Amino acid sequence: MQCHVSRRNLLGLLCITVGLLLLSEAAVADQPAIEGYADYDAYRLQLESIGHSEYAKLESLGRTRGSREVYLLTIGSGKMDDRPALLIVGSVHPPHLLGSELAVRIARHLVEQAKTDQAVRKLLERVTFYVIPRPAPDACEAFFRRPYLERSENERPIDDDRDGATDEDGPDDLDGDGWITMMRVTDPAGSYMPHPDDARVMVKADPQRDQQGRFSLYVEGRDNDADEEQGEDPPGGVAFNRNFTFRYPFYERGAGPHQISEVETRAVADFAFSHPNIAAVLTFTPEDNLMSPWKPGASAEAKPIKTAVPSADAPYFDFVAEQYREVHGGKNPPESPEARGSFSEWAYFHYGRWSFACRGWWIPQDKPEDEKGKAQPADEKASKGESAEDKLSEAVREVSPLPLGEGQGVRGWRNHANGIDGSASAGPHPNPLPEGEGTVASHFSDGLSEEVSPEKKTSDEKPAEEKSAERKSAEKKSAEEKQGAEDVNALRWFARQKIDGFVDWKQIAQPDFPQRKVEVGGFRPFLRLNPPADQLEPLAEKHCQFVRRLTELLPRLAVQQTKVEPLGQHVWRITAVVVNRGYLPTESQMGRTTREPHPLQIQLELPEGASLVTGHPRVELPVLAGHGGKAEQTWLVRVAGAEPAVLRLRVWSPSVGRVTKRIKLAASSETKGETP
Ligand SMILES: [Ca+2]
Ligand SMILES: [Ca+2]
Ligand SMILES: [Ca+2]
Ligand SMILES: [Ca+2]
Repeated sequence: MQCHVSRRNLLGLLCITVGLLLLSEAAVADQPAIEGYADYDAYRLQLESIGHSEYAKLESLGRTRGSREVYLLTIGSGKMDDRPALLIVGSVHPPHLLGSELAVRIARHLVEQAKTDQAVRKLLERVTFYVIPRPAPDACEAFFRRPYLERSENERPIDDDRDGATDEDGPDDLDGDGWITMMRVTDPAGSYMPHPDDARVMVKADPQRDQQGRFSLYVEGRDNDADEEQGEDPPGGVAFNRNFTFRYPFYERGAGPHQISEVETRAVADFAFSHPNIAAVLTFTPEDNLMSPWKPGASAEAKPIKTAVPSADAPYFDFVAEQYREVHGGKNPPESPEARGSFSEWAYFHYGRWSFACRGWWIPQDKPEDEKGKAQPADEKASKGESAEDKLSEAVREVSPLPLGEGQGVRGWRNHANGIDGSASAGPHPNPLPEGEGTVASHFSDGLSEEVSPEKKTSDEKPAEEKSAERKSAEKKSAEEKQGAEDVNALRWFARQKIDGFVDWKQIAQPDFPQRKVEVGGFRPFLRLNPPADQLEPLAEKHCQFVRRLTELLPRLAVQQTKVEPLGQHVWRITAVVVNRGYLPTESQMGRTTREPHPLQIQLELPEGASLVTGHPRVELPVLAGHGGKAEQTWLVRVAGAEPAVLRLRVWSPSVGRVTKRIKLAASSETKGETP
């Protein structure tokens, strides 16, 4: 009997234990990689709540393979599609969830401020905001699912290694901690070694400096299909930020079968092309041009197809970047990763709009204790004088597009958090490491890309090919050093912030490498790309401020002067002077090259009984420079009747705006000043 009871007790205990385990499993499974970020369901509710505002409209541009919507918020008032617009796109690189958080918050700030702030209401009457916070929502969900893994690709099944099986070998959480990190395997022929300043960080050994590699690095996982490759065919897919047409990374992993092949990319591109009123694009993404503006390339000027910023546009990028840096206040940003096939480059080089891109946040410089001045933060120190490190990074930027996004002929699943491809076995094609984050190892162009990155500077006097090889190796070396330094800095910062951002190396049994020591460890995914949630709101406020500043820089049309002169015999000469009072020109040089933005037009609408003596009522105007660029247009009009006629003058371009003015034909009527 007693035995029976105790058995029942045991059963009950078991049930409770299992129940508790399940509960804790469920609780764990629902946690995001960083507390305080919104998963898809929370994000949808946030957008719906913003969409209820009288200043906002919520719609979906398409539904992904994972049955999630590509949401668009339109913020403004009146006829929103008739106003010049700023397109704000977040999280084009899905592991960078910060982008979505910032875009949603900017939208919310605008509609909330509009309720109380007259200036914002006025702004919304002048400019429309299109906000697509999360264009690739499927991949973003990896942030909220264990095991955590930075994933850029959508859910299109792709047989990456062409072995007839699809998605059969992805990474595995071997130590069961819920995070996909790295594996380091002792290997006399390995190319990695511990960083001299912090042995947890793995860096490439440089044989020229008598350094010898002792480890090979892999993404945490098993060779699940026993083909002697580690993690060579993970789930998915196509990466949103590698599927666009400019510098499309043909045949590379994540690029997709062809440009704009995905529902998400197609939806966003179609939206852009069907909204000629978009004047500028702001993208939240690791590839940045607001901290380090794109520089003109000599090759760009002569070639019909531009691969670098035309020099006429470069000063505008510089100036806008200055505004951003002033508002943001951050120092020592990480290098911008390679951006082939990216949305932000497409927006400028193919869509022909001003395109600005920023990462929004990065791990600040954190000097070691012994180097630290008392109560002087590293950032402040760096801003006061140029440190050697600054100079180095400046020098690197001068000559280098720093194509961090390239694989090095290694194959396997990528670990973005650690920036390392899955296996060390050499393959014929380099793996793309799209938008790879700060890295343990770094990934560089293998020279397959002949195109010039927009970051490339002209200052090089020798032809590019001549210096290319030596420069590339120098770049590679200094960038690798910088990577190691960034990793060491990240560890210092994590420690100071008490963020558990690194899994210490720990030996495990891994049957794929018999007789070798295998350890699991490395940076946790997401934590170097996305700040703790308490920083989201302050960052959003800064970016909202920048967005408002950016809209102040857009071109502003006005009819400065109209002149009416009677020439006799019912003929009048009408002269109009149109001026751009904004900072930016009415079209960028790149816009003129692509011919995507509509040109500025002027039209004289004649009343009944009036006719033009010569010319056409509607004429294309030249591009008006910023800060007072002018154009003059003259017509000769014959008016039959005796009554004084009233004509209407219209000047417009969808992305610049429109003004109209009434002109009355009465002797010597000359007016100065513009129409509101
Ligand atoms: Ca396969
Ligand atoms: Ca696959
Ligand atoms: Ca793990
Ligand atoms: Ca395999």
